[in-house]
Amino acid sequence: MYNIEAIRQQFPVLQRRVHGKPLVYLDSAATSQKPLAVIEAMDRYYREYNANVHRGVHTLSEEATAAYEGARKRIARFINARSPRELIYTRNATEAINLVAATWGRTNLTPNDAVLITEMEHHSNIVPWQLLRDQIGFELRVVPVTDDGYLDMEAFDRLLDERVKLVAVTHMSNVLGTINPIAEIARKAHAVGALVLVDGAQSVPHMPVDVQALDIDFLAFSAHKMAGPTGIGALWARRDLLEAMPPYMGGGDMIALVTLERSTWADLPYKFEAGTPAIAEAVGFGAAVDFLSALGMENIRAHEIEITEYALEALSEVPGLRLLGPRKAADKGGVAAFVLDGVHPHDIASILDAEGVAVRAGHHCAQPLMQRYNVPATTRASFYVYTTREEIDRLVEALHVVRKVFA
Ligand code: 7TS
Repeated sequence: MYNIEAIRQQFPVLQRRVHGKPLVYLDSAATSQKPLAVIEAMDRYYREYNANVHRGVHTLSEEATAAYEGARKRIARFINARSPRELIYTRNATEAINLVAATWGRTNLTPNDAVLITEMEHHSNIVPWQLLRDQIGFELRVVPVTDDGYLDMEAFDRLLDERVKLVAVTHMSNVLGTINPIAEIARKAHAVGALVLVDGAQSVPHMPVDVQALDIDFLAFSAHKMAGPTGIGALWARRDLLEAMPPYMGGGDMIALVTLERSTWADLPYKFEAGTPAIAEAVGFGAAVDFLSALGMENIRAHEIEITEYALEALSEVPGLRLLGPRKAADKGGVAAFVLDGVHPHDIASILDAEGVAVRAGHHCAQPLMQRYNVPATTRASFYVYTTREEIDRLVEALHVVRKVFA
C-alpha cells in the first residue's frame, strides 16, 4: 500500500507555509525534498564519526570509510551494476557527463567520427560534446523531436551509421517528460559499434533503471533529484571502459605510486576520485537509495503515472493553457510543462508563489527545445513521491487566479 500521508510525514519541509499558505512543492525535477532518514544520516555522520576516508587506521576513519563504501554498494545495486567498482562518485550528473567527455571522449574520438545527441537534451548533455567537438573536430549530430514530444526514431535510424561512436541521450526529458526507448536505442547503437551514454538525472529518481537490462555503457545521475543531498552524483560505466579510460582529475587518493617523474593509478573506482570526497553527501545518498528502495521504484512509478494523468487532465481544462510533450502519462515522467496565452511564465510562477505553489519557469536548461517549440520559456510543474491530487487542485486554482489577474 502506498501511504501518501505517511510518506509526507517523512519530509519536514512539506509542513511549512509560504506566504501564509501550506506549501505545494511542484519543483522536484529541479531538486527533490529530503526525508528525515537522509537528513538524520548526514547529521549522525558529523556528530558521531566525522573523519576522512581511506586514510586513517583510527576508528572514526574506519567507520567513515565503511559508511562511504557501504553507500556505494547500495547505489550500485540500486541500478543493478555488476560491481560497486563500476560506480564513480561525482558532484552531479553534469560532472559525470563531463568526465566521460574528457576521458573516454578525448582518447577515443577523431575528426572522422560522429557523436549523436538529441534535441531534448539538458544543456549538460549538449555543451560538453560541443566543447569536445571544438577541440577534436568530430561531427555532432542531433536527433529531432516530433511535434507531440517524442524522439523521431526514423530520423534516429537515418542519423545512426558506422561513423557514430557515441549516442548520448536522456532517459527522461526534464521538460517534456518523455521516456525514451533506451533498450532499443542501445541495441541499434551497438549494432553499428557505437557506445551509449544515458543521462539518467530524471529517470533514476522516478522509475526502475537497470543498466544490465538496458544494456547501456554509461549512466549519469544526481543524488539531489532522488531524495538525497546536493553535491554528489554518480557515473556508472562498464568496467572494461573504466579500466581503459585515463583519469579525470589528478591528486590524492587516485594514485597507486607517485614519483616526481611519473605516477600510476589506483584501482577502480578510486582512479576517478581525486581528493577528499563528499563524505557526508555519500552517506546521505546511500540513505536516499534505502528510502526509495523501501518505497519500491515500481510503486513510485505507479504513483507518478496516476498523479501525472490527473494533472494532465486538470490542466488541459484550463482555458488558454497549452501543454508540451506527450499527453499519455504512461509515456512520460512526472512533469507538466505548459504555456498560458498572453501571460509570461515568470509572471505565472510569481503569482503561483504568492498562492504557496512552487513551480519553475524558464528554459529549464533546454534552450534548443524552447526554440523547437517556438516558446521563449515555459512554466513547469513536476511531481514526486509526496505529490497529492489535492496539490494538483491547488495548482489549478492558482492558475485561475493568474487568469483573473491577466484578464
Ligand atoms: N540532465 C537532466 C535531464 C536534468 O534534468 C538535469 C537537471 C541535469 C541533467 C543536470 O543535473 P545536475 O544535478 O548535474 O544539475 N535538471 C534541472 C531542471 O530541470 N531544473 O533544474 C535542474
